[in-house]
Amino acid sequence: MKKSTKRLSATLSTVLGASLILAACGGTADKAKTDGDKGAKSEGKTYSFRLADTHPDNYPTVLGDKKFAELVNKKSDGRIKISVFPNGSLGDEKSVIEQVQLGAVEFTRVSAGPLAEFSKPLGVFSLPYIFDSSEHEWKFLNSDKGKEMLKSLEASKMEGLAYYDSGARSFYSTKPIKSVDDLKGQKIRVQQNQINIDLIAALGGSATPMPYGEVFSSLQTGVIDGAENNTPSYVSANHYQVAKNLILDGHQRVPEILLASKTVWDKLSDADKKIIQEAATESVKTERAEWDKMEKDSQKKIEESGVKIVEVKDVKPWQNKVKPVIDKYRADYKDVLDAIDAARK
Ligand code: BDP
Repeated sequence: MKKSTKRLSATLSTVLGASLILAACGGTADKAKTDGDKGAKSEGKTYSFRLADTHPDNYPTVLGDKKFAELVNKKSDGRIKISVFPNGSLGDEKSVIEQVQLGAVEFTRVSAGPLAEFSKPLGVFSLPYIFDSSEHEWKFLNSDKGKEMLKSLEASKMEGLAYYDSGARSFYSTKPIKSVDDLKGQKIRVQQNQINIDLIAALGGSATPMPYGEVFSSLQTGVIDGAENNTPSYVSANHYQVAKNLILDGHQRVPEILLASKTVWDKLSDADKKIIQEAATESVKTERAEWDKMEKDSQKKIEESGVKIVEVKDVKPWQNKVKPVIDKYRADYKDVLDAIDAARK
C-alpha cells in the first residue's frame, strides 16, 4: 500500500473505531442471560472489537491473535467478537498505540520496542544482551516482576494481557558485516525508541528510526544500509531478499505484547475481563509453538537463498562496545535489571 493510502486508511480506521467503541461501550443490545446468572454489570452485553497487528496473516503473532479472538468468542458464548486486522492495516505500531490509548482501536499486539516511548519501564527490553537465552527471557517474563511490567502499561492507558515470543534480534545489511566493527558508518533502521538510537551510536553507525512497513523499500532505495530483526521478520517482510548479509549477534530479545485499551477495559464487567485475560494467557501456547516452527522455516529459507550468514561465536566484543548504553540506563532500570539477573540462576 502507498504511504498516503495507508495514512488515509489509518485515519479512517480511527474514526470508524471511535464510533464502534461508542456503540460497544455505550451499552448495545443486552442479551438476556439465563437464570441463576447474577454476573457483574455488563454481563450479557455484546461487543465488537478490533485487534491490530503489523504482521501478515500467517505470522506467529497473528496466529496467536486469532487464537485469542477465537477463545474470547467461545468463552463469551459469542457475545464478544474480536476481528484481527493484520498487515498494519490499521496503521503502523506507533499510530496504533496512540489509537489504543484513545480507545479508538480496542486491542493490539505490538512489540515492546515502540511501546517504550509510551511506557518507560518497557524500555528495558531494548537494552542489549540482558538475556542469555530464550529460557532466561521467559523465566523472567513469567516471574512476578515480568507480570508487574505488563501491569505497568496501565499508567499509559493500556492493559497488558500477555507476552508473545519474538526470539532474538540480529543485524543485516546490503553491505558486508563480518564483525562488530563493520557497522561503523552504516545507516541502520531501528524500532522507534531512544535506546535503539544510543545502541547504534555506540556501534559507530547512524540510527534511522522508522515504521516497520517502510523498511523494505528503504533498503531497496538505499535510504538505509541495513536493519535488525529476528529471522521470521527478516524473511516474512522480504528484507532477506535485499539485505543479504546477516550477522547473528542476537543483541536484543524484545518480547511482543498483547494488550487492550484501558479506556475499553475499564468499562468491561469483571466477568468479561476474566474471559479476556484467560483467553490471552491461553493463546500464548499457540503463538510460541508457531514461533518455534517459523524460526526453523526462516532459517532454512535464509540458508537456501544465498544470504551470507555470519555466526557470532563470542559476543564479548559486542557487549564491550555497547556497554555505554547499559551504563547510561542502568540506574533507571536497576530494579528490573536485578530481577533479570536473578532469573538467570
Ligand atoms: C518485529 C515485531 C514487530 C515490530 C518489528 C519492527 O514483531 O512488531 O514492528 O519487529 O522492527 O520483530 O518494527
